[in-house]
Amino acid sequence: MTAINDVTDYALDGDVGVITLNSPPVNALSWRVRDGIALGVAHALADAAAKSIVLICDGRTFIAGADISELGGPQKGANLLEVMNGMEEATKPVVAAIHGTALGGGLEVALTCHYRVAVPSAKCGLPEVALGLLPGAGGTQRLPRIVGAERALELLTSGRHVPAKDCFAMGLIDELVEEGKLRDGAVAFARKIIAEGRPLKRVRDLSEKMEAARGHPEIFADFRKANVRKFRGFLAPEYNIRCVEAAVNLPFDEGIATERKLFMELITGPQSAAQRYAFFAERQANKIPDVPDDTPLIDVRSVGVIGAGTMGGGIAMNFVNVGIPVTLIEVKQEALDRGLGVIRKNYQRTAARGGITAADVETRMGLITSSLDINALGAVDMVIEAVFERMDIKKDIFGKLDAICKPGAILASNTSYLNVDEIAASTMRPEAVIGTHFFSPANVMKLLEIVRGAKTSKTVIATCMKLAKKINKVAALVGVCPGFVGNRMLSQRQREANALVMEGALPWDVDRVLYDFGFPMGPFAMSDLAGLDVGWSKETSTSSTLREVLCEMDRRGQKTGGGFYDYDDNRVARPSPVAEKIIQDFRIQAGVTPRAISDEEILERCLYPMVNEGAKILDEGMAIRASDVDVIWENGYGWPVYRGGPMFWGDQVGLGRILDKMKAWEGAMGEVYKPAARLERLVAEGKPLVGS
Ligand code: T1G
Repeated sequence: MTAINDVTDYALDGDVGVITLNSPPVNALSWRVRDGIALGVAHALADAAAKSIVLICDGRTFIAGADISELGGPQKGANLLEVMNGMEEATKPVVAAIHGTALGGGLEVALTCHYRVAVPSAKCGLPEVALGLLPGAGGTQRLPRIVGAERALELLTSGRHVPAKDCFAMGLIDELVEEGKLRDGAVAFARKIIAEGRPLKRVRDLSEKMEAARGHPEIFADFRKANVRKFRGFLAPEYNIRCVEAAVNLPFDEGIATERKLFMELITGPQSAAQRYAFFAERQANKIPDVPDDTPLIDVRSVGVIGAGTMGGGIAMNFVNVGIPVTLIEVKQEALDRGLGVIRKNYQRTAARGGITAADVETRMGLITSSLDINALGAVDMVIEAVFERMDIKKDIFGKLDAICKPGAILASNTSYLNVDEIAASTMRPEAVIGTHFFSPANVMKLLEIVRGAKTSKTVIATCMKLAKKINKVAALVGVCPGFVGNRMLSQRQREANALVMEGALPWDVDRVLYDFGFPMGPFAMSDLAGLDVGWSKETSTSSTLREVLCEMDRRGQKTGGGFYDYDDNRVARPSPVAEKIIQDFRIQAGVTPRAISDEEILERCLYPMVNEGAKILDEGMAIRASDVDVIWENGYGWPVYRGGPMFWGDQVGLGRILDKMKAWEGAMGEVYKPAARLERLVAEGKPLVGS
């Protein structure tokens, strides 16, 4: 064994030179790794005893991409493109041996090898688009040459990780080797290609699939058209598409030049900066300063869910999706039956789309036990309560759980704003009580706000943070305050949206501005979708708000064909003259003379108070760090990831500007706009929200 550098070794295995990279945690292409590959290949080429070369990685995965923390910064060490050219031009066959996830630059490195082998559990992908980028090391030119233009478009703009067996079917992988025996399999393959006299296959020389796509611009036009909504606002998907067009229409080296130009535009632009920030922010959110990584965890192997409504059913699905059995509790059989029926329908819809098989549907449904008796939860490791948002009901349930559940069971509430400490006080085990705030639809939305009670134990916190990842959620730890973090900031935007409509804007003006900013939909369209009558009751309604009047008129949103908007049979929305008339009446009653309100004011009034509230949340310690607030808003409320999140965006806008506006509004409209102390301090110190 020869040490090539501190992350690279070389060993001769018979007549095969094996280069091994070992750079935890994911063998990212840091400058040391790049140097190691270049030096290792040179060493293997100079070793007369080596007839072929294998590039393999120790640890959890093959190269998982460029080192994102280095991107955009000063480059040092060997140039990646030169390293890759060195392999592609090598006079001996180079075989990439893949396990784990060969992603981004990692797959690009493998594509400049002459052959690729993998274990069945491996996955390959080019996920740069999720970072606001495109594969900048030849991936956009080599991938289409293997898989064709259409499949390359889908893979590059989705960034999805492709299982090895599918990669093999596509020709991305040349051979699947025995699980757990990657090195032996790769060495045997490297020996076989010599014995068979196989050529030094350079992907760049493949042209058949490019010729097939040449003269078919409709491939690109159709793809763009089919993805207009999905790619709205993002630059990277379009730039990836242009690179594939270049691969089809230009010679390889000119295609590389196009890729390089477009990559540089993205890497130096604001969108990629925001998306790379979001990548690390999501991982940073798992780090709880006073909960060490080695905190003992509770092994959650069974879960109870109380409430089979929309939230309870969705919550249950998250667990059975990953094989954790659920006991679903309701008080009435018809509610239980209805809940189970909705879950089954959800799975059948997914199966109809090919997302899972019919057998999966039965397996998952089979993991759900239902009961009308809360005592059925005596043996579960965790209970998640998802009943009405009424403290008396929750206290009653937690009191019962305290008596029923085994010692050490986690008792969680899905409350979206109630006081978790008050709920915990209804038990004798407050250390076991925590909030797990799922977002509707709970089986779809990624965000999980984990609400830390004053007495919640570190073990329960650490367990829930790890469990979130297991059920494919993005978790952020928040403190006990009304609305926690996400909804507390949302209430600022809702208040402003309603105020703007009273002052002269119309609902569709506010929705348009926020939609154009990048939100999936504006607050009024969202209310129509969710139903204006959530939390409304006919008995107590007093016609005192626009929403109440609409509900009293049975205009409860999309489900009744009208709310703020009127909806046709296909639920296409049109501004409603009825809603507009009600708004005008309210303005008259309030003695308000409507004024023209600019799009800029709409945006500032809706978002600056959110930034200010985020600063207050940080001052109160209700979120650990500014980037956690951004993780919450990106994963729970559709904040456009290419704008980084409210805190990141607030720094981009300039905290001074936001502070000035808050002060002016406070003077003109009152206390509710009072600037956060943190905002004042950071402006005075010239510091940003993120990182301070
Ligand atoms: N660079 C730097 N650090 C990385 C990294 C990367 N590419 N990938 C992961 N990490 C860190 C991560 O921050 C965390 O650190 C730890 O590794 C475990 O990650 C030229 C320009 C590989 C599927 O986009 O998708 O190549 O928090 O918690 O859930 O064309 O990490 O422990 O300190 O996510 O098991 C393209 C990004 C880069 C892959 C593993 N590659 N990574 O998931 O662990 S751009 C990517 C992932 C590029 C080229 C272009 C995932 C994973 P810490 P983790 P995981």
